[in-house]
Amino acid sequence: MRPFTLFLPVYNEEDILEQKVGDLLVYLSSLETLFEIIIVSNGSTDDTVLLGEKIARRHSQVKFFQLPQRGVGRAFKKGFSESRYDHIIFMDADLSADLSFIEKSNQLLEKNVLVLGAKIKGLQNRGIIRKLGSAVFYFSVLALMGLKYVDYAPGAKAYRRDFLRRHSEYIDDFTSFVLNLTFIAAMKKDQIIEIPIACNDRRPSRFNLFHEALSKYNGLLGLKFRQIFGKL
Ligand SMILES: Nc1nc2c(ncn2[C@@H]2O[C@H](COP(=O)(O)OP(=O)(O)OP(=O)(O)O)[C@@H](O)[C@H]2O)c(=O)[nH]1
Ligand SMILES: [Mg+2]
Repeated sequence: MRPFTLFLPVYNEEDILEQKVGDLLVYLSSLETLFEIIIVSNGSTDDTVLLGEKIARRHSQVKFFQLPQRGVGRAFKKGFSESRYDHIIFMDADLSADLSFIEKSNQLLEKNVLVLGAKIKGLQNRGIIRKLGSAVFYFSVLALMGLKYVDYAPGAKAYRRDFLRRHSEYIDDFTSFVLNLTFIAAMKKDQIIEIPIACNDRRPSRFNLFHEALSKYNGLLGLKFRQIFGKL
């Protein structure tokens, strides 16, 4: 199995950070390959930064960075630009997606530039509003862009680093980058695969769901306009 970089975005995660990184280190060490964990916080106002720095001092496989402004896309750009390995796997810090995604996606990156973990296709324990929100977004993307994939949330996605470098201009500051990159890969006929993932996510979101919805639809319309005006 190839070495990989696991990316974790964190915003105000002081309650779970040490525990989850500890769990991850145990799991990743069992895979018997080289790995690193890159954690990026932006704008956290609790003790996430102190804890992240402490964890990075204790474990040589963990790197921690902080940026001043919020936005998962911003954090991801920093994370992949600091990565040591060619396979980049993005997981939410609460590890709500089943960890088996890491091993599966790392293998699938041999033949694909992008692996999408899809909650709708697997067992999902999520609130009804969030399930509904994901379903409406899926139909909107299908109608506007003709893409048949179902999950464009950042968590549980994996990328080849050369693909990210080629298309880094499509990584926006927030969360539209997953849709943008999926569309670009489909347009260029790069290999993409979507696989079901089990997801257990009952905690309140770190995102403001109203702003998040606005930003997602804004991103979708922006992509459509760029397609119409030949700017992709
Ligand atoms: N670096 C960074 N991480 C963030 C930011 N906002 C949220 N996150 C992280 O993004 C991950 C996902 O956040 P959650 O609150 O679990 O999101 P969610 O609403 O469950 O998202 P879905 O799984 O897409 O439904 C967590 O690791 C958060 O700490 C941010 O502005 N910057
Ligand atoms: Mg979550």
